[in-house]
Amino acid sequence: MRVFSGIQPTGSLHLGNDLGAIRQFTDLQSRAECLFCVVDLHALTVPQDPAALRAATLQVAALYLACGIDPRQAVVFVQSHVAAHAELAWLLGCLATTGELGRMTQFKEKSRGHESVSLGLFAYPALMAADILLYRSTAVPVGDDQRQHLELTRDIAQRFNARFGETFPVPDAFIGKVGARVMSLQDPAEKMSKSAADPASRVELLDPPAAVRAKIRRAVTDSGREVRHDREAKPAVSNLLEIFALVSGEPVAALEGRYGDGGYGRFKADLAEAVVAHLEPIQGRYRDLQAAPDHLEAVLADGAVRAGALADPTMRDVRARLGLLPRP
Ligand code: ATP
Ligand code: LTN
Repeated sequence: MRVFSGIQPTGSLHLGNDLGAIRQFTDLQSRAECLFCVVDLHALTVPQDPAALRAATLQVAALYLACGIDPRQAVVFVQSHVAAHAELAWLLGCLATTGELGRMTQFKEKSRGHESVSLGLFAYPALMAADILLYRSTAVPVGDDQRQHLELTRDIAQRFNARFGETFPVPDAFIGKVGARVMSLQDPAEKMSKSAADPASRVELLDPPAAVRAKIRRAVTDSGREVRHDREAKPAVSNLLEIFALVSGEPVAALEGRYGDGGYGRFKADLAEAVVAHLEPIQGRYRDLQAAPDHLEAVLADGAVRAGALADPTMRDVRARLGLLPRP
């Protein structure tokens, strides 16, 4: 199994990124060949401030390590450091159609209300397909919101193979049973998101304990006072229960049993402490990494070399199959 995944440096990572994506990365790294990427080229599909992009790229890389990704096992690198991502995105973009790109939910959501958006935002899924196929990846751990992009990647791989001969494995999405869709603390119908305007809607991985407690205290709940998992009838409480289960390691049923119909107060207070305890070691390691920036730099330099070496043979093969002349 070859695993690839990426996170955009577009803001501070939150519990959704951690529980939906990074947790699976750390689970997979000891049993598969893994590449974990900071997808800075994807971030550029919407306007970015250069200094903020630089800082966010380093922050996501540091949080990968702080959350437990081990660079001796996994390849940790920055997308723009391996030029083949952009090159393959062009080639695959010539196989993707405007019809299928226009049907992507993420594109529709991010372009809503704008008269015109960047070509990059439209072509985003071709770049994502390139990320994955460049390494002939077979499994892609992502949150539920990326399912549609993965389907398109599979279609593009199949199309390439059918026209030009067997080149890419068709990758599978690897989506967790719980945690794949952590919802906003302010609106359980929306996913927790880096780009939502209200910071109270998400717990960021670097939030200090006081902020975590305040956000969870203010989190919306459902009517009634029963702590019960029922996504239909009690979406807000169900979301909090899932977060509690994931950060504490206790099953949802055990938590339901403990809090029952005792109201939300004690449940939320205990949840806040469980989240604080979950974040504390991550934040400690993050501070250590910040204190020694050379280490992170060295990890990313090594990651770029290792990723580049894996990408080269794919690109040679792809160019030849498409009919591009070999490079002199
Ligand atoms: P934005 O919220 O700004 O659209 P994002 O957080 O969805 O950005 P990324 O940061 O690139 O986008 O996502 C990184 C990974 O985290 C992806 O695998 C994505 O599916 C996952 N992820 C993001 N939000 C959630 C969430 N609320 N629940 C579970 N997984 C999530
Ligand atoms: N589109 C993804 C980020 C992403 C990605 C990838 C995920 C870019 N390239 C390759 C998995 C594999 C998102 O979460 N917004």
